[in-house]
Amino acid sequence: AFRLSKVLQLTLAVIKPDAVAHPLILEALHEKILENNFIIVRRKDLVWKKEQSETFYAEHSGRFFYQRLVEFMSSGPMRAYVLARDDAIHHWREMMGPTKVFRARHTSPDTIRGQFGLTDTRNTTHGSDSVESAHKEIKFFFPDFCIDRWMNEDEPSFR
Ligand code: RTP
Ligand code: MG
Repeated sequence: AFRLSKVLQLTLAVIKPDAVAHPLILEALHEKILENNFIIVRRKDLVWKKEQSETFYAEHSGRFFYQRLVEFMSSGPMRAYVLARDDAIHHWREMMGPTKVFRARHTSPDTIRGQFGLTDTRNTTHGSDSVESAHKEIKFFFPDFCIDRWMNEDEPSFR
């Protein structure tokens, strides 16, 4: 039988508070998602409490940028998407560009961070970096969304 999971991969994409604060940037990023043939499976606007930010970035605790990262990510509204397409994880990370804003602006000015990144921390977007982290992160942002069920539905829902 035809299975979506044979052709589509899911990723979590997040538009961080620096970009959500600017309606034109938020709109431009939404358009970019559609132009790049992603299917928007789920979408949610949310604000993190500091504890949620700490939990999500626990792997970075102890790094010099951890405190400012955690505070930045809980400083205002974010928009999270579950996106689907072939090779979604890699493709979205390619679109984001390098983490470091200096590199992004100089070597990849056409990427999202190259265009809109403000600093190494306020860098506009997040994207899952592996299948395992995509599953974990989608669960963190969309606890009611069941990936396996969605992948096996005859008529999967989009919102
Ligand atoms: P991400 O995990 O968000 O997809 O980004 P990444 O792999 O490109 O970067 P990573 O090293 O995992 O860092 C996670 C997030 O922490 C913030 N950061 N700030 N020097 C700094 O101030 C610094 N370095 C990293 C960024 O928001 C980065 O996306
Ligand atoms: Mg990372």
